[in-house]
Amino acid sequence: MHVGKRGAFIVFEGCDRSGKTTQSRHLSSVLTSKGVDIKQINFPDRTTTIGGMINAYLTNTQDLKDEVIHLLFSANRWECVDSIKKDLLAGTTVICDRYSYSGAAYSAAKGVDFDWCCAPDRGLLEPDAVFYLKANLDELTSRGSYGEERYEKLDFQRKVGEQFDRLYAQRSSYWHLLDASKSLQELQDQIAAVADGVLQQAAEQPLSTIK
Ligand code: Z5A
Ligand code: MG
Repeated sequence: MHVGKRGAFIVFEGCDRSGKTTQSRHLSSVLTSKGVDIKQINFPDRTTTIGGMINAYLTNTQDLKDEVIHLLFSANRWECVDSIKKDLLAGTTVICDRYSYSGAAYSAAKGVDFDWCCAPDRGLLEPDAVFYLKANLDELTSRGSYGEERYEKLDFQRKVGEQFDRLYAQRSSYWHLLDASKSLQELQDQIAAVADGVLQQAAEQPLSTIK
């Protein structure tokens, strides 16, 4: 990448098992093989102290009020904001597996007020592109039964999907809706085709923050 041009901030979002981890890793390796400087990250980042508290909650070893865990998820993003910014400004493209929108979708699905859920993430970096992997839930459960973590229940995932749709409707200019039931190869091709344009556009634009 040309010196002085910033990297792109690319996020993958969607319900459980929609293929975020698979596709974000694949895009990272495709772009790396093209010579793009890439950093792959994911949220929650369970390696920090706050991430440890989140992990205890998700694995059902600790109960927390809905508002408390929501703020911890947001704090877990805030503790990474400086390092993401530094990488982007140094020309590294950051590919992120779940971000702010998972925060709003999962908490609002529990009945926490949607605007309240969005508020703590205002001021975080806004992605240049979000790949939203959406499929009907029967399709996703056929990829193996949900595991033991707190949110891995069908009814709850349905509500999460509705909240992701709501977020997408408000942000369709930079969200790319993908049919997660397509084959790995079809999705990889579709994502790679969009990503090239995202990298070029981001290089010409200043970073922006979530309003
Ligand atoms: N959470 C929250 O509440 N608030 C927040 O702010 C944040 C998160 C950031 C942990 O997340 C939980 O935290 C999560 C949301 C909540 N809730 N739950 N449960 P996580 O990211 O650690 O969850 P995960 O278990 O790593 O990822 P995932 O969402 O369950 O799956 P995925 O990454 O979307 O899917 P995958 O691992 O890529 O693929 C799943 C399987 O399907 C795998 O066997 C693949 O080989 C297969 N697959 C993938 N794509 C395809 C296609 N196209 N065809 C066929 N098979 C496929
Ligand atoms: Mg994953």
